[in-house]
Amino acid sequence: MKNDTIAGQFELLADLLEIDGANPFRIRAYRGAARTISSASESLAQLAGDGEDLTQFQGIGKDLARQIVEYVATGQLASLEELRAKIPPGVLDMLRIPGVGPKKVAVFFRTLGLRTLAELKEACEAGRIAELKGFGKKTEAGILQNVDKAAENASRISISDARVIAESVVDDLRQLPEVLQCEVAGSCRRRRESCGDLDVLAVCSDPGPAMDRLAEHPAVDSVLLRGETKQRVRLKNGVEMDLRVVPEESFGAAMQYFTGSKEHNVEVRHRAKEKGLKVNEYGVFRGEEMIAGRSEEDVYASIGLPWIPPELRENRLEFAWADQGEMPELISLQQIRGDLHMHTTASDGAATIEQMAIAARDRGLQYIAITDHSQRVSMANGLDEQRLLQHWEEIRAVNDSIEGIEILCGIECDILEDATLDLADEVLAEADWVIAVLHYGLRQPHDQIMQRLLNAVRNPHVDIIGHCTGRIIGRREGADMNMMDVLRAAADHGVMMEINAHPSRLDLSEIHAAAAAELGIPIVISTDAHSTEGFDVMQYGVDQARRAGLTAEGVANTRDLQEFRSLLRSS
Ligand code: DGT
Ligand code: CA
Ligand code: CA
Repeated sequence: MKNDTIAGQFELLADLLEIDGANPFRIRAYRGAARTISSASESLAQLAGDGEDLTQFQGIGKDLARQIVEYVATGQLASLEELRAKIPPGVLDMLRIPGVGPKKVAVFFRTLGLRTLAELKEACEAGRIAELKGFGKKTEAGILQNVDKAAENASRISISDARVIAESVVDDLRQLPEVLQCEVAGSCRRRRESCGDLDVLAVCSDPGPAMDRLAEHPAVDSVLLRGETKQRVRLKNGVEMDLRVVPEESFGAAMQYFTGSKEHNVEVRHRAKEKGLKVNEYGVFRGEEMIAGRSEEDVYASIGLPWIPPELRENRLEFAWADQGEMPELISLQQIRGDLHMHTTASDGAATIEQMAIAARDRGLQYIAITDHSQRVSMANGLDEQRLLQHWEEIRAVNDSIEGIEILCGIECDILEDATLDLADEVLAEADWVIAVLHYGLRQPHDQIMQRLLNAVRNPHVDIIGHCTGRIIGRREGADMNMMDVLRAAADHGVMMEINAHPSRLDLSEIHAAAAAELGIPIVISTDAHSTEGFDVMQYGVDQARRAGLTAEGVANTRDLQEFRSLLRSS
């Protein structure tokens, strides 16, 4: 269990307490604890498991320490469950509206009795929000403008949350002797950036125990439906999960069908029909005769197709590649040799240069770039010229003292609102690796955003554009830009493009990453780690690259350092 997961629970607890109108000191204590936990460099779960005294951490008293141990041991917090029972999940969804925090939600829920986004929308339309003390017409209009988007986002969870839960359920069910096979299907298996619901398939000698076990899983809130072969549950995070029990001889066909996407399956059925075959979730049939179904490979083979990796099943290019015998050999996590975006205690990271380097080496990486923030990001203690030069000195010293990994002197340099860069060219010229990014002014008009990105691309010292659109999945739209124009300029100037692997960013999207690769732009998949745990997200970036159809060849940080360096623009 990760520190961020534990911290997230305490943040949630603080939000719920605030909505409930609890004592402000208590709320502040939980928020402080969440911050301490997420910036700790050691694993709290491990320390708790080893029986270490957690009150050694700043802001963690006896009671909080006990709750951390409780959560690590059981996956639940009694205090959180109590509040959840009082405050409906729809109330928490209101927090997704920009400019609406727990204080406002408390008024909506406790004063007006609103329980869902739909009820909040109705109240706005009736003018009831503008009438509230401390609110006005402007707030009401802002809510109305964003409430539909919030509802759409609320109904989906991130791929990281989806995977953690789905994989934990699958691991759990596989323990049962009655469960012969169990796998995740649906959008989660395709590694889409968000999932609307979770789909799990199993082959069982007796479905009963599997259904009982799922009902008791700590992530499950309630059972919505239980039949002979299908169970539907609501998870605590609000989304639903289907467990389907299928016959062994149909498992491959069911995996193929329920992995989707719908669009992919439409083409599969169409091709089957042309061969006089019928495909459904039970198998492939010629008349009454079942000719395939046990494995996915058989299902695809029976209609003349190679097995298609789930990440590609969106009816984009996968059928054309299959027809031409050119199914790409998708990049895998093991092929990544370097990580080129990360933070240390010099800006807003939790670990030192040395700790990051050792953790990276332990994970088998051959090189990293330390890329702390530039001065504009004062909230994150961004570096000015003087501190940066000193920081690079330290990086070089650490690099000399550690064997088995190369550390590049990098910087994550802000592209300012006026389209200039946050550090002078003379300083950037000294860097091994410059990531240029937008952090502020993301809501500027299209032309200004484009000018900022194009200026950055034209700067001879910029090596790569990081998290290009600035989107936060499910929370914040990216900036208003024409991605193809940015990519064409990047290609012209030899600038690389980042896939930021953090599951809340995954920026570039798979569509944009595919377009970049098509233009010959080297893609770099980076974690943007803010702690040693932060390296764990590399998998999500690799999955995004796989969805873009990328091979190791298309991803620059699969190269060894020497080859990687040869891809850098000479400046
Ligand atoms: P999601 O849950 O919105 O993130 O996306 P999926 O792809 O997991 O969609 P879901 O859960 O509705 O269904 C899982 C898969 O099952 C879907 O990708 C394809 C298949 N499927 C479900 N319903 C239908 C249907 O009505 N027609 C067809 N052709 N396939 C379906
Ligand atoms: Ca689904
Ligand atoms: Ca960053």
